[in-house]
Amino acid sequence: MTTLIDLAGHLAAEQTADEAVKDVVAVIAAACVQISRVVASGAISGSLGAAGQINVQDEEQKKLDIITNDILREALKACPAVAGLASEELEAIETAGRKGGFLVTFDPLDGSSNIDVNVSVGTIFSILPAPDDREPNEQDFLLPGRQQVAAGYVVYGPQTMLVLTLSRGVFGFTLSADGTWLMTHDAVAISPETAEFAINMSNQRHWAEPVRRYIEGCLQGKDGPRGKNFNMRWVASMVADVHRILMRGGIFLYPWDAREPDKPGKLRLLYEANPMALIVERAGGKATDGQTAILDLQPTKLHQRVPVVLGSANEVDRVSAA
Ligand code: P6P
Repeated sequence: MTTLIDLAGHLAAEQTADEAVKDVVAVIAAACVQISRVVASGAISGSLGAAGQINVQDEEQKKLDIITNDILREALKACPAVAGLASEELEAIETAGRKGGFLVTFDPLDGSSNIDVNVSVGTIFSILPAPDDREPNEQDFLLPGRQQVAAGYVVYGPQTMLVLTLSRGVFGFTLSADGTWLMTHDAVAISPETAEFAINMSNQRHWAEPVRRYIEGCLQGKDGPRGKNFNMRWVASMVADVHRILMRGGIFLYPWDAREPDKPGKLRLLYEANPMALIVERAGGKATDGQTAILDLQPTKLHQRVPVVLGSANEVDRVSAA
């Protein structure tokens, strides 16, 4: 087996990324090693179950949501290159008393409803430029996703893997027993075609007509308009579903639905859709809100939600045309 490059080696070799961005990535990666250990300890450390409080998303917080959020918060605030942060678990931004450097948005434990049943969960992060002449305010976080300088996620599954994009390409690192991230995937690419879709089918009666038409076409299989049979997967953990799509193709949909007609969808733009969209596009896939590229959307609120369709490029186009 060839000697695997570690994350530090990959970052050192990255010629086009700002050295300070690499520092932020290294801090996040180290924090996620700590998170992987507390997630893996589960019931042993008494970290499973509800925390008994509701977060800004009006969702019941798990103990691990809070534990993992604190791990990332402390690590980022101690990093000289970080001027501010925003988290799914925090109502407001937090600043570090610095100017310049970078802003980090993150979902510390995506899919945490799976944690108590031992199904893969993940951490998602996005790194944006901070204003160089003053401390950041909330408005400074509201940048279109195309302005991200880096994005990544860590999936805590059978392997713990970090998937990362800085200035080009998508790279995968597997966490080794000694806590080192070793590059195991050096050219992650999403096939343009697929026969596998991911959507929560229990919401079918609530979808808008184009999504219903598109999924119906897939369900009709080889005798229907698509002329081929489709498989379905739904982990209910975006990181796990997106990772599968990066590894073997597929399309993921969390569309608008009539259950909350005033909300555009469930997933959050700044720290779920934007980082995943950058990774998917860099891997040759597409990510839209059903019509417009996610990365071109102008955010208006910190915890703004957005419909998400992402994955194999030709399939994403078929949803837009449905
Ligand atoms: P549902 C997890 O709570 C999450 O935010 C995403 O990770 C996941 O794709 C989605 O919600 C699952 O939603 O409605 O199927 O439970």
